[in-house]
Amino acid sequence: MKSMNFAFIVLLVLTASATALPGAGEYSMSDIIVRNLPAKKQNGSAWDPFGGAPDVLVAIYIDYGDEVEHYSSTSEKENSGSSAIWSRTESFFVSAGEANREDVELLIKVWDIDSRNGNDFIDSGKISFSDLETGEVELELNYGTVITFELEGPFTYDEGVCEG
Ligand SMILES: [Ca+2]
Ligand SMILES: [Ca+2]
Repeated sequence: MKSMNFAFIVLLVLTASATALPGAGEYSMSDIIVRNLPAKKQNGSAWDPFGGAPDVLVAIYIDYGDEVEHYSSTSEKENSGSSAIWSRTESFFVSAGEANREDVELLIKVWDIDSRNGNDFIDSGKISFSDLETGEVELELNYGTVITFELEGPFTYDEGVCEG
């Protein structure tokens, strides 16, 4: 999909206002669902001891190219099977001028949370802001995990309202 967009880069620029994020502000991600989680680690062993299923958490970052910023994380879903669903809404912030930049990407990482010895990385993937639209987003990550969420925004706040 990315290479196709590259081939039609002229078209993409012409239609940027229709395909990229609408503008600066906070974006919400609701109804986050992961499906098709890998059954085992890349080395073939189970996610947790004694054949245990992963305790899944989705972390949301923005990759600016030279810097990665963590914005939000879902709660941990203990003993997830091949899928997990969250009702809580997560969010990230887009600054002015970034909404249609190809080099700024939404980065998703999926982890198996472990109480000791750190966490196990499950999957990750990213999509550039210029390819990201509001509405229902579906993204296939590098190892085949599929994440879907409802993207809404931008929400902006009056500076004068902020107290303190
Ligand atoms: Ca583990
Ligand atoms: Ca675990």
